[in-house]
Amino acid sequence: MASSKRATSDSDIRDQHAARKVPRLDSSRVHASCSLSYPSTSQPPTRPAPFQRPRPLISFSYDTNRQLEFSEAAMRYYVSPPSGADLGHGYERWIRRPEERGRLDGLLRAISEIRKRGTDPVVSIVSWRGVMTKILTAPYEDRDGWELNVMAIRGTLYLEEFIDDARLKEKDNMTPRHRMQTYYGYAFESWCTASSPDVPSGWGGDVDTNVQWCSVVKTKLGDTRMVIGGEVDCVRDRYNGHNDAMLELKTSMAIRGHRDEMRFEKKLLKFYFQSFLLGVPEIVVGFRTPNGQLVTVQSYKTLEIPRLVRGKQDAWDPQICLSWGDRFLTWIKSNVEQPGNAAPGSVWRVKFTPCVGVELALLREEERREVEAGEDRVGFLPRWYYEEIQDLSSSNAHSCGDTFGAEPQPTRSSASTTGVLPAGWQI
Ligand code: 0WD
Ligand code: CA
Repeated sequence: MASSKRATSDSDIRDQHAARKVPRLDSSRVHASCSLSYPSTSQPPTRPAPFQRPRPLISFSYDTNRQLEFSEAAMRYYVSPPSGADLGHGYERWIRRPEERGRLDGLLRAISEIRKRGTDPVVSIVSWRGVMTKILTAPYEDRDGWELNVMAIRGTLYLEEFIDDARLKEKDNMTPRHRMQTYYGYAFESWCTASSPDVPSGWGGDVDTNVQWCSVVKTKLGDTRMVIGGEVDCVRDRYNGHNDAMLELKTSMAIRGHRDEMRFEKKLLKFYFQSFLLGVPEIVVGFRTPNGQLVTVQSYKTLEIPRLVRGKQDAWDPQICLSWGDRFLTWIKSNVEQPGNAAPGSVWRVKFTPCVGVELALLREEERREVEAGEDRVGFLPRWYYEEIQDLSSSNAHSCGDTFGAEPQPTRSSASTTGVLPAGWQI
């Protein structure tokens, strides 16, 4: 098991004190770095981190041309899939969205729209849900590393996944087998969804991965308030602006023995956090044969998933993940937001190496340009958004330029963001 490869519990305790601060810098050209070591999974977290129930702020749809609109146009309704459905159906008609850098643009448009509608949530973190899932599940990740780009502007950290050109190409050129397996997941979505809740079971239409419905929520981990956005597969019966009808769809190989069962229980960690982070209460898993025939369908209540794996051989503990996430985000903030640590528009890079830990470094000018990729951006933020938040800052009486570490300014809506934590969401 992966945990045996990780730092021992003793070294983990030591490491919690060993996270080094970046030395204060007087120029963004200076290359600074620091590291945080891997958490132990063999002992309970020292400091539990409460997680506030996510509350939806807005949703939006991408159409087939990847145009974004603030509507539920791409929202789908759940319908039971036919038994024995062929998940290879329509493969040759798949309209496949090319792999792209994990830009925050859609989410930033949503945040801008929320401000236009008169609320300005106080936030410390802005990111896609997929990024937060990667961060939280890192303690149990023994295979795939990841890198993030980070910017800090007036008390808010923006995190995007960094995928270099080579990796982007690699992702775009999947092996035919991998491509087919990926398709099975999308085909399952089509067999399970329709444009209205009353449509009989059947194929919901050819797969077009440009089309997505995304929900943006606010939540809080420990003391860190965040706004995260993510794709939602469908809703049950009807959507009333809340996340309690939302549903996540997944496929997995049918379980034939103990090894399969262990593999599935490991996967449940990612399923769990992916849905937990958006407040999606239900996950419907389609179990399939290796050749893509649907065998059974099983529904899981998101909040009950940790209990299913508790005490098992390869068990995971969500508290370890939340506590690690809290520590990780606090560590990034404390380093990146040191006053005078970096020039306005600076970009930091976080690199996670399984079984080792995370490193944080300030990007050099040429690396920052690589992130901008010749586009109209400041770092990875679109220029329009960057300018919009500068304008917000300058219209604020407390404006003090782009000094990192500035407290988020209180807003009209801030009083309502401190909700009491509903029991179900504090694990
Ligand atoms: O966070 C990321 N790694 C990326 C996100 C990389 C590139 C793009 N994006 C986009 C997503 O397409 C979406 O517009 O960011 C937005 C939010 O994504 P998310 O909800 O945070 O992404 P995640 O939780 O990782 O994945 C949710 C679903 C996936 O469903 P499954 O059941 O397989 O987890 O989004 C889809 C996929 O259906 N998806 C993608 N589809 C095509 N290409 C991709 C992709 N690169 N990434 C996620
Ligand atoms: Ca899905």
